[in-house]
Amino acid sequence: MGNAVALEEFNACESHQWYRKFMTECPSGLLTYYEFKQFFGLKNLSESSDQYVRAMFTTFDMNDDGFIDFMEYVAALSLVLKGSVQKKLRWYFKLYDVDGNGCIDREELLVIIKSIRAINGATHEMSAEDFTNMVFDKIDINGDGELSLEEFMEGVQNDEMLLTMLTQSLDLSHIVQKIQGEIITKS
Ligand SMILES: [Ca+2]
Ligand SMILES: [Ca+2]
Ligand SMILES: [Ca+2]
Repeated sequence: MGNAVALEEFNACESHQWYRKFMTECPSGLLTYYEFKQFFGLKNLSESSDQYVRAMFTTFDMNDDGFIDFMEYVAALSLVLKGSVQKKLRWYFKLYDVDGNGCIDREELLVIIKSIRAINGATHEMSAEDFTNMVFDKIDINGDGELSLEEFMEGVQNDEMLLTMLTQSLDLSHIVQKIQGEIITKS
C-alpha cells in the first residue's frame, strides 16, 4: 500500500526516467547492498559510514529480502524527494532504531551521530557524546533513557536546531541531483 502511494506521487515521465536508470544500473531488477553503494557513488566508506549506509539500505528494503526492488526504490526516492517532515521523521526513527525494538537508546543515537559526522567530514564544536546527551536532555521527556516514536517526533519537530541537523544528516539530495544530472545529459 505504501508503495502504490509512493508511485502515484511521481508523474509518469519521472517514473519512466527512474525506471530506466534503475534497469540500466541493475538489469536483474534487484539491487544488492553492493550495487546500492555503486548506484549512489558511495565508495571507500569508513567502517562507521558503511554501517550507516547499510542501515539505510535495510530501511529501504521493506520486505527484508536483502534486495531493493523497483517499488522499494521508488518509495525511497519519493520519500527523499517529496516526503513531508512527518514522513521523513518516521523514517529517520526507523533508521536510528538499529535493533528495531521501537525505541532509540543512547548507544544507537551515538553510533548514528558518529557515522553521519564521518560521512559529512565537517568539524564540530561538540563531541558526538555531548551531542547525544544534549539530544536526550532535550527530548527524552519521561527520562527513561530511551526515545519513543512520540518523543522523537514531538521533540524534533519542536526544536529547529535538531530538525535542521536531522534533515541535513540524511540529505540525499546531492546524490539524487547527481543521478538526475546524468538523466538530463543522457536524454
Ligand atoms: Ca526488498
Ligand atoms: Ca532500539
Ligand atoms: Ca523516553
